Amino acid sequence: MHENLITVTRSSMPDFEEYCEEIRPLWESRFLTNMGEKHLQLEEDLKQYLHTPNITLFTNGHLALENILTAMDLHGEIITTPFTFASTTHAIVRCGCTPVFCDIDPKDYTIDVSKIEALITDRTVAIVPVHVYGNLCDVEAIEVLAKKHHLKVIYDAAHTFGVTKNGVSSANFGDAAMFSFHATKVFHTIEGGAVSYQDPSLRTKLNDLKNFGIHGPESVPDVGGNAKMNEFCAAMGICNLRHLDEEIEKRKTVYRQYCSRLSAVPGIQLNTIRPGIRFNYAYFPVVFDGYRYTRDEVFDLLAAQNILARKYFYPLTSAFDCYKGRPGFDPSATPVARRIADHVLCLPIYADLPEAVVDRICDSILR
Ligand code: T4K
Repeated sequence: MHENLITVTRSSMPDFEEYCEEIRPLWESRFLTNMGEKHLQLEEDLKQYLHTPNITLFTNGHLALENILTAMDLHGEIITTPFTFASTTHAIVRCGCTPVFCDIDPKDYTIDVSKIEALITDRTVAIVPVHVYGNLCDVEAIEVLAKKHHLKVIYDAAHTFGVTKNGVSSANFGDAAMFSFHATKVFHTIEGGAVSYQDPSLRTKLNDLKNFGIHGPESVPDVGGNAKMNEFCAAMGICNLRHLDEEIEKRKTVYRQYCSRLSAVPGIQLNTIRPGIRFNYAYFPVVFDGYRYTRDEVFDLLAAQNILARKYFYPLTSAFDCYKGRPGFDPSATPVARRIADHVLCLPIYADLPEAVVDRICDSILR
């Protein structure tokens, strides 16, 4: 990779020695996966950090989502948004359910709750809203709707690790929440993910499902797959969690620098952090709509200087080739999501992104 390349994010790493110390016992135990000591410790550490009673780890966020949908035995229509990573929509489809696409809020890019009720039919079984870029959905309004219509709510919380609203962790909204611990995330385990959930009886089912459906040596009650987090990934998570608050503080500095340079510029819309939110500064999305450069021009302008911003989330999942011709997969049915997808660019953000680089990025955009 080009040594001067600035990418949209850069994995945080613990000190090499700290990680070595963490994995040293594995050379003794030779117990490398299948819910070993590190796995169990990380689950406990996460319960404490997220103030949540039930956490199950997975190989990645995507399989965490597929497995919680399977564990809840959902069959039918699931209301969700197309302004998300491929994973959310694919998980719903791969579990045999039908995604029904709701439009998004033009300011925080999460599901527009005023449009949910019109999409509910007698086949609707759940809502899978996405907390986009670290912004939480309108969790209170979603809870009211879900209760009224007896629907399960499973949040795609891939972007909201550590985010709280009025002190309540994003792990505690809805029936369940999925987190991604991919290397590109604020908190990571190299590859990894988890679900938090309210009903403790799901724990056994989730543990079985991620281990081929095997419950005991002679008992296989479920058709499961293999989605277990290994000990080396869990050890990385244990180390990274120790430094997470510091990481988030450093990201906050970068975030604020961008805001001070780019806010109040006509044609540039920045993310709004709502009151009461403890944010994690996961992404820095900018909507270029009516600005003197289009989103694609800004992308090219930065790329010419080896700065690789990303068009998360373009195209909408409802526009993917693999879904072409399927009923209900129509980007024009969600005009706000389509507009945002066409105009948004996520600028580089990570803990040790130098101040001078942020200035260079802003200078290029503003010149
Ligand atoms: N739901 C939502 C809303 C999500 O955003 C995601 C994942 C999921 C569900 C599924 O969770 P996981 O199953 O992934 O746990 C990246 C990530 O791979 C993906 O996890 C993430 N969302 C998505 C938003 O971003 P790409 O295709 O952009 O990754 P890539 O390889 O182009 O990496 C982007 C940049 O990150 C690189 O230019 C450099 C940097 N990087 C990358 C890697 C792989 C690092 O610094 N270290 C690394 O190890 O999808």
